[in-house]
Amino acid sequence: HIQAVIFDLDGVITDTAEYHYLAWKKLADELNIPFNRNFNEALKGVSRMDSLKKIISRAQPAPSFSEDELNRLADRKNEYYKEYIQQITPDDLLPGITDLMKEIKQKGIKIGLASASKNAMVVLEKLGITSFFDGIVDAATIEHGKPDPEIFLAAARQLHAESASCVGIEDAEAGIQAIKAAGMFAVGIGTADKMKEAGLRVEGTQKLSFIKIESAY
Ligand code: B16
Ligand code: MG
Repeated sequence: HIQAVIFDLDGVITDTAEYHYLAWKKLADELNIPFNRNFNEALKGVSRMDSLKKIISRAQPAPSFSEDELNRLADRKNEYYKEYIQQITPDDLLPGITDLMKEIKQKGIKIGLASASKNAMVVLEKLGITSFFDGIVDAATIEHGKPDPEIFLAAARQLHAESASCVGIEDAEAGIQAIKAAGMFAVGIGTADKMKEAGLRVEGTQKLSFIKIESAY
C-alpha cells in the first residue's frame, strides 16, 4: 500500500513559473539577451544555474561570463524572484490540491516535497500549507537535478518510506523520469504527449483525487 506521496512544487502545487519568467525576463532585458514565455517552458524543473546557462547560450553571439559573474547574475535573478513571490497567497494554490492533501492525511499517509527550488519553504509558507508536510527536501543538498532520482530518493528517506510504496506527482517530463528512476509510481499532470511515461495522467490538478491514484497504483 501507499506509504507516502511526494509532490513537486512549481506546476503541481502552485504556478510559480510565471514569477520565474518575470524574474528571468528582467535579467535578460538588462543583459540584452532575448527571452520569452515560450523558452521559459524549457526551464521548468531546471535548477537556477542551469536555467541561467541555457538562457545565455541562446544569445547570438553568446556572451562569456566568469564563474563569479554567473553566480552574481543568478543571485540577481533570485532577488527579483523573491520580490515577486511576496505576492503569493493561499488563493494561488492550484485547484484540488488542498483537498487532495487533506485526503492523504486522513488516510495516515505521509506527504513530502521534492522541489528543485531553494525558495520552496517561503512559497509553502505564503500558501499556508507548510503544516501538511512530513518532509521537505532542501534543494541545496541535492547534487543532481531531475531526471536524476536523487531528490525523490532523499524525500523517501526523510519520510522513512520504501521507494516502491511512494507516489510522486510531477508536471515536468524530467520529473516523471526522476520518479520512475527512483522506483516510485508516477502521477503526471499535463498533456498525453508529455506524460507518456506516467502511471496515471490527469489534464489538470482539479482532476486529481486519492481514489484515482490508489486504483491506478
Ligand atoms: P530556485 P520545481 C523549479 O521548481 C522551477 O520549476 C524552476 O523553474 C526553477 O528554476 C527551479 O525550481 C529552481 O528554483 O531558483 O527558486 O531555486 O518544479 O522543481 O518545484
Ligand atoms: Mg514542476
